[in-house]
Amino acid sequence: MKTTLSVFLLLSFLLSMMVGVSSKNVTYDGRSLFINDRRHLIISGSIHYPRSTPEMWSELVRLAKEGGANTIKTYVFWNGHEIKPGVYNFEGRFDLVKFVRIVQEAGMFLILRIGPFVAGEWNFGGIPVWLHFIPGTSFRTENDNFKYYMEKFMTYIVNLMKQEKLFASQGEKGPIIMTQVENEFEYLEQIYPEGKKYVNWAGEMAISQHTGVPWIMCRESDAPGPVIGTCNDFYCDDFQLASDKPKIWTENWTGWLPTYWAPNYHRPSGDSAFAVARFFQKGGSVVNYYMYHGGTNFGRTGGGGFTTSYDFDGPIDEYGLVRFPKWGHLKELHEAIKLCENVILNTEQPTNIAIGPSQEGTVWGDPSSKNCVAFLANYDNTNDATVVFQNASYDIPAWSVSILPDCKNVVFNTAKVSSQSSVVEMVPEDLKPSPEKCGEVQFGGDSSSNNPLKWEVFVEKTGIWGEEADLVYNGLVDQLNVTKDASDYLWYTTSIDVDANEEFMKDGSQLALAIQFQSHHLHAFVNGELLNKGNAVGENATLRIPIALKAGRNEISVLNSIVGLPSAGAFFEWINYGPSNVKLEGFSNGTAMDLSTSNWSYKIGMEGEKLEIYKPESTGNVTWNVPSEVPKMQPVTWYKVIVEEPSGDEPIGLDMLNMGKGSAWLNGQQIGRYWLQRSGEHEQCVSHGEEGCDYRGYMYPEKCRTGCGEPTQRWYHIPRSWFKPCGNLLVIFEEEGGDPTAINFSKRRTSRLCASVAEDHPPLGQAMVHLRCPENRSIDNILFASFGTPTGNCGSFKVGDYHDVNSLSVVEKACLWKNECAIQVSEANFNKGGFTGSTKMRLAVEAACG
Ligand SMILES: *C1O[C@H](CO)[C@@H](O)[C@H](O)[C@H]1NC(C)=O
Ligand SMILES: *[C@@H]1O[C@H](CO)[C@@H](O)[C@H](O)[C@H]1NC(C)=O
Ligand SMILES: *[C@@H]1O[C@H](CO)[C@@H](O)[C@H](O)[C@H]1NC(C)=O
Ligand SMILES: *[C@@H]1O[C@H](CO)[C@@H](O)[C@H](O)[C@H]1NC(C)=O
Ligand SMILES: *[C@@H]1O[C@H](CO)[C@@H](O)[C@H](O)[C@H]1NC(C)=O
Ligand SMILES: *[C@@H]1O[C@H](CO)[C@@H](O)[C@H](O)[C@H]1NC(C)=O
Ligand SMILES: *[C@@H]1O[C@H](CO)[C@@H](O)[C@H](O)[C@H]1NC(C)=O
Ligand SMILES: *[C@@H]1O[C@H](CO)[C@@H](O)[C@H](O)[C@H]1NC(C)=O
Ligand SMILES: *[C@@H]1O[C@H](CO)[C@@H](O)[C@H](O)[C@H]1NC(C)=O
Ligand SMILES: *[C@@H]1O[C@H](CO)[C@@H](O)[C@H](O)[C@H]1NC(C)=O
Repeated sequence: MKTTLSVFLLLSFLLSMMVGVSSKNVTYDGRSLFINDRRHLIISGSIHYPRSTPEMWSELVRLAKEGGANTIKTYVFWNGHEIKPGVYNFEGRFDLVKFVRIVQEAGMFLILRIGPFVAGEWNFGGIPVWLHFIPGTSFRTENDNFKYYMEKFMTYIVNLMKQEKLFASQGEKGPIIMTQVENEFEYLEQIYPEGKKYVNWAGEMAISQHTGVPWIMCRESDAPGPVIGTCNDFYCDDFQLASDKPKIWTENWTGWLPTYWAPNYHRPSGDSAFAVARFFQKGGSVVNYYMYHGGTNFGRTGGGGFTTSYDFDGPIDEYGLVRFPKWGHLKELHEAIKLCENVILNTEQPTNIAIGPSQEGTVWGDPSSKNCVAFLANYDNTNDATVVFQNASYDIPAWSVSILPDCKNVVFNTAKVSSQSSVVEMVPEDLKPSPEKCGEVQFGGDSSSNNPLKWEVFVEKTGIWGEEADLVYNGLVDQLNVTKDASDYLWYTTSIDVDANEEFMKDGSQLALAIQFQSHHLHAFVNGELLNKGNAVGENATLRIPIALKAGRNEISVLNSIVGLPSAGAFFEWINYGPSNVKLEGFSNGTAMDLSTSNWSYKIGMEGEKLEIYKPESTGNVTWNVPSEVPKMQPVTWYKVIVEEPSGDEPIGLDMLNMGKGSAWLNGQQIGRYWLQRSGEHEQCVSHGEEGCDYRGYMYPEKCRTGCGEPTQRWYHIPRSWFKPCGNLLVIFEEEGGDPTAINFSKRRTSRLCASVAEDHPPLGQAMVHLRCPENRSIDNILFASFGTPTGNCGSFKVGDYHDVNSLSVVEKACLWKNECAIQVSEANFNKGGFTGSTKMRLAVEAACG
């Protein structure tokens, strides 16, 4: 897309003349949005197009729709689109128009968060690094350069959308119903000089784009003019706005920001559903799940310290598989809310009724007719409650909402999860050698025999490679200022001459290199040997590394790597990286030698990066060795191998458990950074994110984490579409040392399903266990089935005091060899034995998918 701006302006002018009478602007009042003159409740899910592949988009959008969402929300990623000033990219994962069209074809709405600052745990918050290096630029404030480029980009995107007729105001089929300018700025307004002035400018600039749909600013309670301020949080039920603007929850967090330093975050389904139901109960009209599908930070797109996985515990997992029970439970919530939508939206003022000290009922419509909806909430975080509402009695579990679309019958309770849960495994498969071209014979032998993999190796020179340094300077410089983000890496090299007669060479002094540095990771080498490694995150960490010097010249090289630039925070673009102070310590006379002002030579990145040896067409730009034994634990080393596509059609994760830190590519596509960093062993973790965590009580990020002491990311998603049938080039760059022979492809596979449903599960008389294997697979074993009082969780179910002995045969009859099955949990199918009265029976099932 290299059409010039003026052509767009002309086109959009012509278009605005041609827009037919059928087009209607999207408007709003204090209650909701109006789309085509009709009020709508919006249930939206965030899916960021560059975090998956175009081949995955249709299925992700389809699953979101099937899960009950009517809207998709995405940011627009400026630094992915405007790669140099005025040079635009809309290819591949950045094909924004294609993504919006897929949403349109699914019959859904779209909320476009143009930003252009997006945070989003994305490199530099989405702002191009080149803009930082235009002299005199400061981001997100009253700064002429910033405002100029921001307006230019926003106008470009708005005009592109107009040209493609994608705004709802341009005809009935345009999917875009809202657009966003800026993002979470309010807390910076006081910090940034003239912050308020800048925000007002941003609002006016946005309005002047005349999109015919409302603009929003999230986390901006006093958004200027008609721009709507919105809420981002775990809960937004108490969020209040000016009465003429609707209550919008732009980021309903389904999980939390995944970093290389913390265990994996989860949010239980029961709490997610509770928060959303409470939001609608208290007058909300637009909710968005952040994220519905989190996806992957491919390449170098992740922001500072965030893992390559951006899974976010969303209803669809990173690999594109539905996550049960979250997806299923929220789908049931959305169905219940839809039953209520008309009455809720057409009631002037709902009635709040006191039904208990920590309970609250809300009624819309006319209680004496069928046009009546009630939400009954129990926000006590420990105690279940029994409440009386219109002369009927209702049991409401702690921290839950019951939904009554007719003011009588409960169709859904947020705490009662009947959806199946699924056990998903990463099933390893060895890498298989492959000929470079399909049909060729590998190694002159038979390709089906057990040929060893042919690993090839290229070892980087430590320090200055190539003809000369990129920069020579007496002192230490800031890494970003030198690399301009062309690479994660910068070599810092200096030398020390040592006389054999020096005191410390004789008295056995243990010298140490003391390095003070900032973000994120550092290795030091002396005379080509790796000394040690260390981390620093956002602060001045000091590493003390023992070092032995030899007589003569000693070359000291420090390799600093940035694991993504920061994505948010005040003045984030001015953060410094790399060593700020280097000393040689440990002399017996007690002094230290300051190397900070020595003569340092700098080299940007790795030679292999510069020569693009990860690409099929340029992998021959260096000479690779074919060692008889693959070297292990060797720093700054490239490995390559030609492999077959893994069997089956499951999504693939690259298992890097025995590697250290670096980056991986398949067929020239960068899978992303990898880092087998472990989280703290003694942090707070639960055994299992969903069942192992109490859904009750306020959510906070540390509440339901898993994997303490384990690598924060072990598997790295490789989209299936990146594979060829054979001759796949897998290239790994390892910084500190690992064992590439232990790498394998793991297939992400739903192996088992579980469900546990009580006979009184709402709606009454319709309690069902519903099991569904992934497409084209069937239930081939019932591992557990008990109608009665079973105990335990998925994987550990046990028969309780009462167990109907026919449970297994009933479930087998209904489910074996089927892709999906449903069994009613009632006396129609099962026997209650001698149990009478108030004891509620349940059916627990665990099944295997073949
Ligand atoms: C987000 O949605 C969950 C349900 O997934 C809900 O519990 C929570 O309160 C919501 N929070 C926000 C800020 O939207
Ligand atoms: C829709 O909005 C545009 C831009 O704000 C405005 O020019 C136009 O008059 C509006 N059209 C209708 C039908 O309200
Ligand atoms: C509840 O019961 C009272 C007393 O019997 C009766 O007057 C009232 O109409 C009933 N309300 C409903 C909604 O049934
Ligand atoms: C980069 O370094 C030069 C030289 O020290 C300095 O003048 C310039 O301001 C720096 N630029 C940025 C964006 O930090
Ligand atoms: C880190 O330490 C250096 C040297 O003492 C100092 O110049 C710099 O301002 C410090 N940076 C931060 C973020 O504290
Ligand atoms: C301390 O010893 C080091 C190493 O031998 C030497 O370079 C330095 O000059 C000495 N400093 C003083 C104050 O003697
Ligand atoms: C710094 O080192 C470089 C490379 O070794 C050398 O060419 C240059 O002359 C040195 N500069 C100073 C000021 O010592
Ligand atoms: C790598 O090799 C290719 C093919 O020989 C050549 O066209 C290209 O210029 C080389 N790339 C670099 C960066 O040297
Ligand atoms: C896959 O890789 C992991 C980690 O290196 C290793 O533990 C496992 O044994 C491998 N499995 C297979 C089948 O190669
Ligand atoms: C299921 O099987 C059909 C027919 O063989 C095939 O077209 C489809 O791609 C399969 N789906 C999956 C997910 O494998």
